Amino acid sequence: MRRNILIGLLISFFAIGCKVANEKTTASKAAKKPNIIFVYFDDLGYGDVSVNGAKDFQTPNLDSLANGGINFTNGYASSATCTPSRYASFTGHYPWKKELKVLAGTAPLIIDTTQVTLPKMLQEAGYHTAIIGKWHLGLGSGYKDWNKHITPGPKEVGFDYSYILAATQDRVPTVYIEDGNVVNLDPNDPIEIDYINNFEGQPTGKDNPELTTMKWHHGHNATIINGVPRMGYMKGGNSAIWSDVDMADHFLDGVKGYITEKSKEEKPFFLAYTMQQPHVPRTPHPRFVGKSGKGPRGDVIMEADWCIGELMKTIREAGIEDNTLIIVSSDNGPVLNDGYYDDSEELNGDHKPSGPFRGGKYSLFDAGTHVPFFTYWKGTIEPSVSDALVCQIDLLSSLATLVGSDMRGPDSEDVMSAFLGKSKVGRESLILEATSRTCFRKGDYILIPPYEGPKYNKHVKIESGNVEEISLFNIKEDPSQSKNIAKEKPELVVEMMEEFLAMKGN
Ligand code: NG6
Ligand code: CA
Repeated sequence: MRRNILIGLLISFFAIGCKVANEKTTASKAAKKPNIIFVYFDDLGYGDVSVNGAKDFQTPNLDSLANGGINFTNGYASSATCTPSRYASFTGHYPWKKELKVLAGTAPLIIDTTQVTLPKMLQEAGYHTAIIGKWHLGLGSGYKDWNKHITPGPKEVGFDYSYILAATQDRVPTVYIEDGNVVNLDPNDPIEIDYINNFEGQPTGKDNPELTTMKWHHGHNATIINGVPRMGYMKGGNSAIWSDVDMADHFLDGVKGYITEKSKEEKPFFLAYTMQQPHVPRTPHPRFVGKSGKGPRGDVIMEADWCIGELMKTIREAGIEDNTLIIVSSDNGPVLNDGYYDDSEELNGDHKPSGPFRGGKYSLFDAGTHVPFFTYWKGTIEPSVSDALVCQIDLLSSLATLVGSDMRGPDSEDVMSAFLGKSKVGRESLILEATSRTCFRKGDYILIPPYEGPKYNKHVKIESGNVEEISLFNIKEDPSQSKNIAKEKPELVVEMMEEFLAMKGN
């Protein structure tokens, strides 16, 4: 009898103990803000992911994020080129207001160090912030000595930690920069960079094609690094030069290390994992060569997809999957030949990198900016497909809502409910930009004003989006923008044009 009472007491004691412990775990979970990882591809098209219809090759890891989270069918980059797009993603400002263009490798930082940025907003909300991968937003101010600490840069715009390539894989300097310092630099072999004049005696892709292992098609005919002719001239810094084929593994190692370390800390983290794929030069690691049957472009997409699988493994091993929001997108639309002969055009077959949309990188037609866009958060986001209109420019104001910050970006809208799948409504309208031209999307309609200039970019073989007369498309019914319905809907044209001009300040 006594024994039974004792056992009863012990059971209730343990039950109470467990309850308290459970409440504690729940409370600390609730108190901890979610980690946020923004996976930002370079030139990945809407149709380059198998879940969106990629032909002949598979992207299982991207697919599982899209299928296990939200696959946005109306997700946009802000611009059809990199620098303006990234500027918008990290600042919440429309890039056309500053007439931003693709930067040279020597360009100074284009983000004002006093302005609100996405990473600064998150820092203020208690986050540790990092960027690993491509930067392309300029570094330093005016002339830069690459052999000294380079500032201002990611740190001054809000990234506590940075491990970056300065511009693009096809531009010098071809070195990694960690927290403002070139990695592995030998002070006895200083780096010199010039985008106008070559250094005496330095071979170039133009004059020394025999030294290249990848042939240039347009543009990339200056200094040769690892057999690949690049944009810009570079001399010295030999011990710091990256290995192109190891770049994906190298950034991935950094990402794994960062997540493993930060997941142990009390502070939540924000990581921008800005992948270099599938931008040119496409240099898959030998273990991915030939895997896609589509040449190096398909191979590096498969390589990047494998990296996503590794990223997810790391997150799972760190035990943070149910407290980590992952956002995946691409800085602009796709291009097959962006300046090198690498067989991507020849081997492309029926694959449609742009998906159902018209145009591609640089184009004012939709595929310039209409890109893959997924959000994933295990246990919080219910898997679905959403046609809400969302844009990378909205990250700032949306994530601010998520983390309880009142900071906002001037052109950034709060679409957090759409990102979480609580609503199927995103923005009402959006101004899109392509090489300094703009068009206007409102609801399912896109209005393109007339622009002079070539209709076709013959180097990259992509339509520019320059139209002779004002054009209106219903992107839902006509995703390939084949039918200009401006004449059928004159009132809508006037209404949209007025709104567009007012938003543009005209
Ligand atoms: C262009 C380059 C292209 C690519 C692009 C930037 C030429 C002719 N073309 O100027 O190869 O580097 O800039 O791409 O040089 S982006 O994705 O960073 O915007
Ligand atoms: Ca890009």
